[in-house]
Amino acid sequence: MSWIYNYEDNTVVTGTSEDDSISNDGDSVTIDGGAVNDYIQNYYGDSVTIDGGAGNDYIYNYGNNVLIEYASGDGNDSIVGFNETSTLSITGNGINLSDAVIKAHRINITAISLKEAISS
Ligand SMILES: [Ca+2]
Repeated sequence: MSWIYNYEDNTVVTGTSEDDSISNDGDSVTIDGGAVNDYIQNYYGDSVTIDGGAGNDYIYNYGNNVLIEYASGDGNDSIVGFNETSTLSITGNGINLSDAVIKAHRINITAISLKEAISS
């Protein structure tokens, strides 16, 4: 387990090839968890992009205007702290919404656009 702490604004935080615990307090930060199972905590960072990458990742968010990116093949990610300013982006070739499981507890999800990726 690698422990990574970021306090800087306007930077990129990249996880290692092993399990990471990434904590962020910076604004306008891009966090890429990378391979395997990561534990990503965004505390006071606003305008943060979080991509857990492959593996089963846990994402805890307390900031605003956060974009969480999920691609097909990324594994099973859990997101806590998705709020009314958060955006969830789901991408991937041949992604099938019947394979997607979104378990929600006290959040609202609005589908803004569903494009050609959906075939059924
Ligand atoms: Ca990961």
